[in-house]
Amino acid sequence: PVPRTVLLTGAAGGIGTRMRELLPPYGYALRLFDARPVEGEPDAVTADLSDTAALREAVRGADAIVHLAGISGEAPFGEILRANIEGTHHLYEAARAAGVRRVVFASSNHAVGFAAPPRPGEPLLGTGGPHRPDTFYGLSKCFGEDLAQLYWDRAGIETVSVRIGSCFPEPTTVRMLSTWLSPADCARLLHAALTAPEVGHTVVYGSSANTRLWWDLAPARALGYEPRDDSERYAGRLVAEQGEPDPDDPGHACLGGTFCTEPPDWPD
Ligand code: NAI
Ligand code: 15L
Repeated sequence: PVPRTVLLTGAAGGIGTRMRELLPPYGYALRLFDARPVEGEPDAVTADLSDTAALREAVRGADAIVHLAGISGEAPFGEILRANIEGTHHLYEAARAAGVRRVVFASSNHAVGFAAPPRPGEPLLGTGGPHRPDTFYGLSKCFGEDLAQLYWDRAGIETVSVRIGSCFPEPTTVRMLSTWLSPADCARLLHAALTAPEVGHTVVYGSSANTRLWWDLAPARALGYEPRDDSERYAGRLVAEQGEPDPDDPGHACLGGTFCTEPPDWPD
């Protein structure tokens, strides 16, 4: 059955903005939550994830939650701690209090950013390997996945953790030829994650059916996801501009790309 009322956190963000258009046709009534005002949506809740009263109020009566809110790239540890780690904990506590049974968590490829992309002929990456976060940001996604597991084992809240590749209108780098998730495929995947029966806590990679894919989409397909897009139609232009990815270039030697090569934000 399709859960009717779905709380969408991070609704003002890049993915949230696209999902506000693309999810309702699947039958959802979206409730919107973001620290920033959501343009053109006077009923959206404008509140931080640390505002537990606002969060509980927003979650009450929802059938499911799509949790996109958070810092979406590297930042000082204290900021990641508040928004992504404590914020996601607050979200699960609100879900538990309200009896929400299903969460879809926006994890990231940066939870395993230091894994090496498969070379030609090697098998695609599965979800069974260890976490290898490439940043404090990636570490917060590892935490979110483990938090989801805890709330399944202890509280019976089901989660699909989607390790999103790169969800933008178009791929803009040759790396994204491997990692791109088109917005339309993102909506297909979120719909599958919201409606698949008995997911417990399931971790999947989230990409389109890219010719140059690095990871196995079988776990996502098992939820009912059928991607329709392939980044390859952008390959000619991107490769002409940027060249073929060189696997010996440090920026291409790990899944996380430049997240693995930027200097870490350690305190002095
Ligand atoms: P974004 O940065 O455009 O949107 C995130 C939204 O979360 C923003 O509107 C922001 O105001 C809100 N937010 C941040 N901290 C908050 C807080 N403490 N309380 C309430 N709201 C808060 O990010 P985007 O690209 O839309 O990504 C959405 C989610 O998907 C993020 O969790 C990101 O980590 C994850 N993701 C995105 C990928 C992508 O390719 N766009 C790839 C992998 C994961
Ligand atoms: C992410 O997790 C980020 O949120 C997004 O901005 C992109 O950098 C994406 O990963 C990616 O790896 O391309």
